Amino acid sequence: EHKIAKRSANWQVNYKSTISNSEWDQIKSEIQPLVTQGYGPILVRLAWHDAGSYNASSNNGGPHATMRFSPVGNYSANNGLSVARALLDPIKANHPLISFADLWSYAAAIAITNSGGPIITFRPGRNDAVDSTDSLTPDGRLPNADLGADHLRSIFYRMGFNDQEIVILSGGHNLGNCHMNNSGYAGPWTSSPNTFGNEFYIRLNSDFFNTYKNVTLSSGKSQFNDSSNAMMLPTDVSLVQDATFQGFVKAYAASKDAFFRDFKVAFEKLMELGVGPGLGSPVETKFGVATTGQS
Ligand code: CCH
Repeated sequence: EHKIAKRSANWQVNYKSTISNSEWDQIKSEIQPLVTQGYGPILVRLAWHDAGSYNASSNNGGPHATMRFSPVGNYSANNGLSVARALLDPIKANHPLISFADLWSYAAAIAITNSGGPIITFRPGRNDAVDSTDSLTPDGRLPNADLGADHLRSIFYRMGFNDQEIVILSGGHNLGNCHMNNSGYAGPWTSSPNTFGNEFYIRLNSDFFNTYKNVTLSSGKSQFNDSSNAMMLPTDVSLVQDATFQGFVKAYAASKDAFFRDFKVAFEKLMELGVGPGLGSPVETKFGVATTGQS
């Protein structure tokens, strides 16, 4: 009956009206220390893996926090994300009215916005799966880093993205690191993994195969490293091996402004896969700026 109540036609309307502007600002202020302590990248990965379960043709999956339950939480693609969930759980406990899916998405938008990236617009209203069978999606919906361009296309086309959006969203790797224990890969993509910029594309675009060498790690995984051990995954490298992808890599290496403009749109689309229309009006994501307009 709880499940039916959550999924009623008025769910989003009721939900939106329950959290005041000042409570949204309080939630943001509780997320702020996580970002300043360097957890922004893993918060972005959490929200992306939640939303990236979406299948456009069957309109299932998407950001409904199914990772709180087995089996989704235990899919190998989600290794390490329990850390991010545990960081946000106390904030959820302080603000029971926000859905987990909104909290994860809001934290990601806040992380990008306040790490030098474009201002990401966040709109609330995602509902949560209520148990392990609700909104359950099969394993294998997220990309496998060992593979190449054909695989990226099949995964991202399924979510409803095109070739340009694949290259744009791959720019999420301007942030963060690979961790041997999570993925078998290791290292950061850029020289400043807590700052969002377009360095990922600049690196892919500058004489890549002379600058980076293929290395095999103790995990058995192969990645590409430069002399300072900045890394690229096989899937990242496919962005310069495929001529169509490469054209977009060049454009975003040449213009950070173009990348920021396009990343904002694509990331907002990712965060809203299968959940609009009916989302609330935007909630402020910038530190130190108050939310206005949300009712
Ligand atoms: Fe990613 N990503 N990602 N990624 N990702 C990893 C880490 C991050 C792939 C594989 C990996 C996106 C797309 C892809 C982030 C954001 C995005 C890791 C290392 C692997 C492997 C995990 C570990 O070891 O901890 C593959 C394949 C794709 C194919 O497209 C997209 C899209 C986004 C967001 C827009 C971020 C951020 C991280 C860093 C997490 C951290 O803990 O630092």
